[in-house]
Amino acid sequence: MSDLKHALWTEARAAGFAKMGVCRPDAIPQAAGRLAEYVGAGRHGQMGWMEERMGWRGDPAELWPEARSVIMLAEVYTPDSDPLAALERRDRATISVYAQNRDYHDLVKKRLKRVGRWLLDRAPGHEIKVFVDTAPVMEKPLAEAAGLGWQGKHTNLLARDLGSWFFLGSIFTTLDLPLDAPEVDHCGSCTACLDICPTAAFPAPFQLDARLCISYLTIEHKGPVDPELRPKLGNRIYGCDDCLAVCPWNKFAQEATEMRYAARPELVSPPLEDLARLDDAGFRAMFSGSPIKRIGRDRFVRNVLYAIGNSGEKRLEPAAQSLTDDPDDAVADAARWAVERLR
Ligand code: B12
Ligand code: SF4
Ligand code: SF4
Repeated sequence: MSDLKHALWTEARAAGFAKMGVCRPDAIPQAAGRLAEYVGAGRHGQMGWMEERMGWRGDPAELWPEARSVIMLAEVYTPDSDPLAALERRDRATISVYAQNRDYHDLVKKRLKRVGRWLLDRAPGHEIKVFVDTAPVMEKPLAEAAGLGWQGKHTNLLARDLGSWFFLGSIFTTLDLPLDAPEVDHCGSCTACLDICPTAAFPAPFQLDARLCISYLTIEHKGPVDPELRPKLGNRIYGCDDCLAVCPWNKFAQEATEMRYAARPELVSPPLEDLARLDDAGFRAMFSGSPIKRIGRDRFVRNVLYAIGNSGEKRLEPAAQSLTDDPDDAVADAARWAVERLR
């Protein structure tokens, strides 16, 4: 490892990252074809932005032709209790681990910028660009190429020394940094993530049909959810952690050092009845600074109503009944569905 890269890793670790690796922007020649197949089969559902700038997304070398290295970084958010336990409390909501406190986009980006500025101070004349999640960059295959981990059968990146509870971020730079060796698959014969998926969203190992994934249905999907899928949402009202939570590699997960990912107590199994009452202002106040804010009150309450319909708790019927005339069509439809299920 060069002295600069070694010092960069020391700086990244001091900033809070758990792992770093470097690859070339052209290190993922397989990605463009796989992305095209995924989008061609319609597996992205309503995420129309995936069809835009496919050239950049599939080939990072096209996104920024002057870039010479991609620095991939992992940020840990390991929960301190078993996220699957919350699924049993049917009169309460389950919110995905990553969304129980501050929005990782903001926190990871700040750290990436700090590390990037440090690098520029030591390499005058060079440039950087930082990305986390929302840019047309395929972070998982890049992270695999940079040796951070491998894409498991659930399609997320996991690592032997981190498990699966970590976010990814990247720093593209014009600097030529020494490369890391790509990681290889260590899933072996395990199929735990495929077997637990409540909606059978994996058409094959390593492939996800987002249209069936509860994370997509509760976060990205606009309008009413297919009535056949609603019972499978259970009490999950934002995201889903099942396929990550069962992964045996999580016994090597590292503790999260960023306290702003630690669950806010009021977001651990909140009563469905309280959440159904949220109006726009109440929703925005409750989720300021949280990734949940992005989906807005209507989609959030729609999800809460599906969970009420799945709760089997007759006493929640009035909460659903009070929303059957909601101005938002998907909320009103979900409320009617919930009332019917509880009767
Ligand atoms: C779109 C998206 C989603 C969509 C679609 C997910 C998906 N798998 O495509 C939805 C909304 C469902 C989603 C859900 C989640 N997401 Co998301 N998501 C993204 C996003 C923005 C793009 C991913 C993408 O490019 N998908 C397109 C398809 C083509 O990618 P793919 O499924 O990975 O497909 C690959 C495989 O199918 C593979 N493949 C196909 N055949 C074969 C065969 C073999 C042998 C192999 C090895 C591979 C392989 O090739 C494809 C291309 O490499 C990334 C951020 C980013 N910019 O990269 C975050 C990201 C992947 N999400 C993240 C997280 C945390 C989640 C959730 C855990 C959140 C939650 N708790 O609800 C869930 C996990 C669900 C799951 N099992 O994937 C993290 C994952 C971190 C990590 N450690 O990997 C990311 C990287 C965001 C971040 N910056 O940290 N997500
Ligand atoms: S996040 Fe949940 S619904 Fe989506 S693939 Fe994983 S287990 Fe299935
Ligand atoms: S649960 Fe098993 S198959 Fe799925 S990612 Fe983890 S090791 Fe791989």
